[in-house]
Amino acid sequence: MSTIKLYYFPASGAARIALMAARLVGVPIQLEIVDLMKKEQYSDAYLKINPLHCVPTLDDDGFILSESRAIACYLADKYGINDTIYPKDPKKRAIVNQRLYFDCSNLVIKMRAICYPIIYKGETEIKENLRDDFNVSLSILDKYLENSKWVAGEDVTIADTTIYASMSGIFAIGWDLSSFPNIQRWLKDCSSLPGYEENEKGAKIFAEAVKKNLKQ
Ligand SMILES: N[C@@H](CCC(=O)N[C@@H](CS)C(=O)NCC(=O)O)C(=O)O
Repeated sequence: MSTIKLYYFPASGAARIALMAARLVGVPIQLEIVDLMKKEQYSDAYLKINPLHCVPTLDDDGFILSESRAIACYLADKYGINDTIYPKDPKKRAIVNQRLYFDCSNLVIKMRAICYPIIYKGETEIKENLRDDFNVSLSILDKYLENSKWVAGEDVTIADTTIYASMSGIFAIGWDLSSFPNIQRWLKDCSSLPGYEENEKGAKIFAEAVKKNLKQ
C-alpha cells in the first residue's frame, strides 16, 4: 500500500476527527503538519490540494479529499476490516450519518460560537446565551446516549471518534457536564479509543488557547 498522507494540525478538532478515524480503522497514515499559526494553509502548494485552505486534507495515493467527516467515512469504507465502525446496513449507517451531521451542523457550530470569539476576537467571557445554547445541544447528545453505549448504538463507530474529537477541545476547558450523566459515562469509555492520547494533546492545546484569554 502506498503512503496515505493526512495534512493535519493538532489543535484543530476537524483534523483530529480524521486522525481518530484513521486510528479506529487501523490504517497507517503519515501526518503532514500544516501550521495554521504560520498561515501555511495559504501556501500555493496547499491551496492546490485544498482551495478551502483548511485542515484536514487526505492524500491517498493522489486521491485528494477534504472535509473531516467525509475523510472518516472514506477511510472506514476503503480500509475498515469490520462492518461495525461504519455499517453497511442502510438503517444502521443512516444513524451514524445522522450523528455525523448533528455534529457538524449543530454541536460544532455552537462550540465555535463560544470559542472562536475568545481565541480570535478579544472576547474574554462565555456569554450566557451561548452557554445555554450549547447546553441544549449537549442535552440532545446525552439523550442519544441514554439507551446505548455508544452514540450510534451498541458498537463504537466513526460517529464516536468524530463527536469525541470535535467536543474534546471545549470539554478540556472544564465545561460543566454535571447535568449530562450519559455524556460523562461515554467520555470515560472514549478513553479506550485508539488515538485517544494523540487527540487529548491537541484538545489541550485548543483549550489552553481559550483559557488564556478568559477573564479569571
Ligand atoms: N468542515 C471542515 C472544517 C475544517 C476547518 O474549519 N478547519 C480549520 C481548523 S479547525 C482550519 O483549518 N482553519 C484554517 C482556515 O480556514 O484558514 C472539516 O470538518 O474538515
